[in-house]
Amino acid sequence: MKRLTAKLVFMGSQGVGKSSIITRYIKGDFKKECEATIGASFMYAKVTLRDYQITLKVWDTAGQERFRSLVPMYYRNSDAVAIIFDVSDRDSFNQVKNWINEVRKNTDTPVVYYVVGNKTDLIDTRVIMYEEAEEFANSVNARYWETSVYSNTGIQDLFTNIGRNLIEIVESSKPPVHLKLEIDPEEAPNNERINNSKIQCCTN
Ligand SMILES: Nc1nc2c(ncn2[C@@H]2O[C@H](COP(=O)(O)OP(=O)(O)O)[C@@H](O)[C@H]2O)c(=O)[nH]1
Ligand SMILES: [Mg+2]
Repeated sequence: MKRLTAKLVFMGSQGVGKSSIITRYIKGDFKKECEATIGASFMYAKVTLRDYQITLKVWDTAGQERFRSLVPMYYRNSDAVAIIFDVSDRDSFNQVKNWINEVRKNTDTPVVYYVVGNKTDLIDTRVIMYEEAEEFANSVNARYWETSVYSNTGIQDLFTNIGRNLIEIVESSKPPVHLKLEIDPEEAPNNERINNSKIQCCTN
């Protein structure tokens, strides 16, 4: 078994479902009353693929403006970023470009960019359709993915797909020199969170 550890950062406007997606993947549960994430926290997500055990250190950033100045601390040295928007909220979609520009301006380590349209269960109020989002993602060299935490679609596949991409990159004949992927012999510690004050989102 090869072990691969990578840093994955979730970004996007407040309320688009970042914490819910991460919690759904890691804990398999989901509660509708989520507290706003304060600052940022991280959890470990495991993906087993081929002969790889991938440990994604997943950073969940807060979307609030007042924490925006802190976000670079989280995406620096990231291997992959997932920028989430709500398919029923055009403003959150417009923000995606700002997040991508900001990351590209401040660091060149992430090599895998995902744009994720969440809340696809909101069929009646959906305003961003697949084609528009995919076209936009292509235009900024990102992959497009759709998820719904409520109907539990696309979430397992999102993490598996990110893992598959990271394997491809680490196995490529010329992995980018700045890529911080390592074959890691140690087991990741149990899930942990920092900045513990008010971030028990979806856990109790
Ligand atoms: N309809 C719908 N609501 C969702 C979905 N994912 C999250 N939510 C709701 O959106 C709100 C914000 O979710 P949260 O995970 O806190 O967003 P964050 O601020 O991006 O971390 C919560 O009320 C969630 O219940 C989804 O797939 N569909
Ligand atoms: Mg949150």
